[in-house]
Amino acid sequence: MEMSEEIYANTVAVAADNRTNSSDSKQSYEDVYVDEDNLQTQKTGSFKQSESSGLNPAERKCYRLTSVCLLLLCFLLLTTITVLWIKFSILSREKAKLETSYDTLTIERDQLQASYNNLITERNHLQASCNTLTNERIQLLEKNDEFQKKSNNFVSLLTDGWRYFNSHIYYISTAEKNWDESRQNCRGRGADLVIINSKEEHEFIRKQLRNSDSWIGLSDRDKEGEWKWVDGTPLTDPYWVMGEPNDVGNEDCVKMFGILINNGWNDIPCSISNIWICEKSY
Ligand code: MFU
Ligand code: CA
Ligand code: CA
Repeated sequence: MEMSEEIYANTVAVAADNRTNSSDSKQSYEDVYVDEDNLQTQKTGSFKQSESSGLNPAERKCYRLTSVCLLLLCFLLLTTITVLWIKFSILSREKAKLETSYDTLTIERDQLQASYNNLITERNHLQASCNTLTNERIQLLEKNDEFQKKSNNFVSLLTDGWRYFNSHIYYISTAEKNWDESRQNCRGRGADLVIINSKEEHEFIRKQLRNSDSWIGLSDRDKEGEWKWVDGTPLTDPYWVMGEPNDVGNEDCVKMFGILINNGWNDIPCSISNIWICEKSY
């Protein structure tokens, strides 16, 4: 007995047992019957198909396996492509962002470079200014030292009895000597007896003398009546007391009266003792 015939016999037997139960059972019978037909048809079809493609079961199995593998591969490929596409999109966006950042940074770098160059230029200018100022400071310090020395020198000159007027300093003695000794004393001080060149100088000297009479650097010793200053220059601007010079008994040297007498010069003998006035440039 064939297997299909056996199934059929069993099915008919079971159907006969349950025939009275319901109409559904009848339907089941018909279904099974139809199924048996189909099965027969399928079997016959498959057989025919196998026969027509010439594949044995092992080859069919291999074919199925290959199909599954191919499907899996396709799926994997699609998944990979999708993942790669997403990654590519993300990376593209990041690349665009980085490019924007790069451009911004490039601009900033250029600006910073420009600022740096400006700062370098400014620094160089400041360095030059600083050097100039340092040199000026050194010169000022030197000038200050010089001034300080002059100032100290001036103070000590004032302390020693010298008086300043119009770029000259004057020493009024307290001792009394004749004209030659007085002149000698002045030369010892790096000066000479005073030479009066202007009304202002004359007035200044007169005020310094107060009430005393003093030798000045004027005489006519070399030739009577030819008045010359100690530097050899002739008298051009005289301030004689009225009636002087009168040369009474050989009067060749000149003294100046103090502040109480106007236009106060008088010729007297050079041997008389008086205070004296020295003058030198300052
Ligand atoms: C004489 C001169 C003086 C002065 C006086 C007015 O003395 O020696 O030098 O000129 O006259 C009396
Ligand atoms: Ca004289
Ligand atoms: Ca006189």
